[in-house]
Order: sequence, then C-alpha cells, then structure tokens
Amino acid sequence: MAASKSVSKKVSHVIVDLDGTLLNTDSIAIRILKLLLEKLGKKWDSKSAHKIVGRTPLEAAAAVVEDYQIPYSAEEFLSMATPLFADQWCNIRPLPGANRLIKHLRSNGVPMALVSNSPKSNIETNISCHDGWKESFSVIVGGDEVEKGKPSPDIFLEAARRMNTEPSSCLVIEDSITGVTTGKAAGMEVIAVPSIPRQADKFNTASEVLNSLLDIEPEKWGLPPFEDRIEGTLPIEPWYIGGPVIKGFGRGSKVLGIPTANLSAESFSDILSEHTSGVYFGWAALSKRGIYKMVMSIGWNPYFDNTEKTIEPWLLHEFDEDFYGEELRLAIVGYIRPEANFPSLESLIARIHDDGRIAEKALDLPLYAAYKDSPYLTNPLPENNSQLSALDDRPCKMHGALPKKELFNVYPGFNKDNYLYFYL
Ligand code: ADP
Ligand code: RBF
Ligand code: MG
Repeated sequence: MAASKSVSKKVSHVIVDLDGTLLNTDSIAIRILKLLLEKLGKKWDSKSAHKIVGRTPLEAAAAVVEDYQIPYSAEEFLSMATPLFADQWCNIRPLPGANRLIKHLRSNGVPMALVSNSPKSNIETNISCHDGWKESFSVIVGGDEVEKGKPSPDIFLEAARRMNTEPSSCLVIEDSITGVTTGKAAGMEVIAVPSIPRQADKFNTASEVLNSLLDIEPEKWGLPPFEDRIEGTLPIEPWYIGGPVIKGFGRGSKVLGIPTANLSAESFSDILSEHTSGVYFGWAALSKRGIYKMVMSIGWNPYFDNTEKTIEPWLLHEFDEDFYGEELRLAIVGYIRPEANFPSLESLIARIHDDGRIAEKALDLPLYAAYKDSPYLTNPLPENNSQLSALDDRPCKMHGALPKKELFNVYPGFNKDNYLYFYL
C-alpha cells in the first residue's frame, strides 16, 4: 500500500540499494536457507524472513543459527550457504520495475549510484548478469569500501561524495528498515519499497513508502516523469500462470458481487513471491470454454487484511455457471495500480469496477491484444507423462531459457505436476 507524506524536496541524484531493492535476492536466499535447513533436519518458518531481509549475510546467518538452534557457528553456517549462492548469481531476478527505473533514469541523464553492504566484487559479479546495469551507475560503493556498513551513513555519504554532490540532493531507494534509517541519517530523502509484506507502518521515517518500483513517480522529486503509461496501464514483461480453479475465501461473489477464480497460492508460492502485489490484467483461458479478458489482484487484500498472498482473477465475462476444478491459464500483460485499503466496501467495489473498465479497454490495444494468441493459452494440456516428457526441452519464457533440470534446482517446489505451467 502506498503511503505518502507531502513530498516537496527536489533532488538531482539517485542512490539505489541492490539486494531486495533492485534484485529479488531474498527469494533466492530463502530458497537456499530452506534447503540447508532441511539438510539439517529443520523446517523453514516463513516468519523468519524479516530477520534476513536487509541484514548482512553474517547477521542473517547468526539470526538463523540462533532461531533454529543450529549446532554450528554463524561463520560455519555462512560458509555452508555461500557456495550455494555462488551457483545462483545469475538466477537472481530483477524485481518488477527495476529495469524500467534504471533505463529511465539513465536515458534522462540522472546520475545514479549503486550501494550495497556486500563486497564490491560481489556487486559487480551480480550486476554483470543484467544487461545495461553496470553502465548505468556512475558510482558503485561496496560494504568493503567504507569503514562501517549500514546502519552507519558512511556508505551513502561516500556515494554522494563520489558523485560530487551534496547528501541533500540525493534520493535513496531502499527496501529495508535499516536502509531507510541509514539514508535518513545521511541527510537524504528516502523512498522505502519494503521487501517484507504488510509492514508499511514500520517504515514511517521514510519520505515515502511504496509497494513496488513500478509505483515511483520521479516528478514528485523534480526528476523527469515516466512516459510509458498507456491509457492508465503499464505494460510489463508478460508472465504466465495456471492450474485448476480452487475454492477461495467464498466472498468474491457474495460480499463484492465480483467472482474471482482462485488458483492455488500454495503450489505457486515461488512464482507469486516474484511478483509484487497489485492490480494486473491480461488474458484468461478456460480449456473447455474459450479465452477472455481478465483483471486481477495479487496480494493480501488490505481491505480484508488477509495473511496469505493470493491471486484473484476476475474474468470479464458473464458465465451461467461455476467452473471450479477446470483448468485456468493466465497471461498477465499489464499493471494498473498497487493494492489499496478503502474506507468502505462500496468504494472498494467501485474501484474494482474501474479496474475492469481500464483492463477491458486496454486489452483491445494491439500491444496487449497480441497475447490473446499465446501458445500457453491456446495449447491443450498434455494428458499423460509421455507427452509431458516430450515438452522437457521447450524453452521457458518466464525464467529465461532454463532447461528443466535447472528449473528444478532453482525452484525446488517444481515437480512434474506443476512445472508445465511455466512453459510456453
Ligand atoms: P471463491 O471464494 O470460491 O473463489 P467467488 O465468490 O470468488 O468464490 O467465486 C468464484 C467462482 O465463480 C469461480 O471459481 C468460478 O467458478 C465462478 N465464476 C463465475 N463467473 C466468474 C467470472 N466472471 N470470473 C471469475 N470466476 C467466475
Ligand atoms: N482487495 C483489496 O483489499 N484492495 C484492493 O485494492 C483490491 N483490488 C482488487 C482489484 C481487482 C481487479 C480484483 C479482482 C480484486 C481486488 N481486490 C482488492 C480483492 C478483493 O478484495 C478480492 O477479490 C476479495 O477479497 C475476494 O476474496
Ligand atoms: Mg474467489
């Protein structure tokens, strides 16, 4: 949810944090931890996530060693985890909006610094996996280049110094509470884009708290505005998800008059963790019925304050009957807005209907209409295992062209029953 104070401060330089702000490092870190803990006979509890986000690797290791009573020192535990990370550098994906932000600031000549508590050599290896990133930052400051890392402001002050500017001209973008405190201590403006869900209130020292990088409005800070919104929507790198329609909270039709055909969040927790909450739209295929326009929310439904992140697709079509159990596939092509809370049920319903109208209209634009014919939506589901294995070498659009074997390594939750959904 976006919380905004009246922002008047103008800036000329931008300092961005890497892990958790531009890159989805946390989701890889959590996957690796889950595996390591399993090997040690322990079970990962997602409540520990906040102890990892925004910490140095050693601090995170110390927290896990303590929480799970692991019979090794933090250093030993870290040395077990490090080789697993080294294999994964290039599998760490940019967070939604990261590429867009970097390209935008770079093409408008806004000087940018990249700052991270990790050693500079790690940062350089890490960003070399992402086209155009290295060239976009005039300054990179690693944790090993200053005496004290965050929460000491040294690292941000050093970035400003190397960009030949005053701290007060810098806007910091950070995902962790520590990072926000650090930026403020350096005398800078700070946008918080929290990695930890549903914790916006804990970031109240930030100048502004946003749900994702997609929601940044550079003009608020005296920087050039984005100009890529089309009829109230933002094109995104399309992604695909599907499976049988399951029972949801049972309130879509009853409470809101807006039915949402839920997919199992549990089977797709890895995929959902890569996509920031918000209202998106695209195309929905029901294998036995056809292809329809669709608008959906992903997230915790702040109005209902759910504890689980769910995906709630509303098909923009009147059906005569339910279709629980039927195969539903979605191609998600654009973004509308962050999830929000509303003062009344009526205002939530009105807003969802607005979203529906926006999606309905936008999906006629050639840019979005093209995806109606995606093979993912039109191909029938293979019926048996031999047909499944015939697909093994098909490229997987969503995760680059990872072969199946690697996909299983990166996403241990994948199995032959659900991996197919991620293939085109
Ligand atoms: P639940 O909480 O079980 O998801 P909802 O009240 O949200 O219940 O209703 C969703 C169900 O309604 C879907 O699973 C589907 O079977 C049916 N349905 C009928 N029309 C639509 C529609 N236009 N979009 C989504 N689902 C629909
Ligand atoms: N729930 C919210 O609490 N806040 C929202 O901003 C919100 N936006 C939605 C937008 C769309 C297009 C749809 C289909 C649903 C949205 N919902 C939102 C979720 C709605 O509350 C959800 O469908 C019900 O909770 C059903 O479980
Ligand atoms: Mg529903």
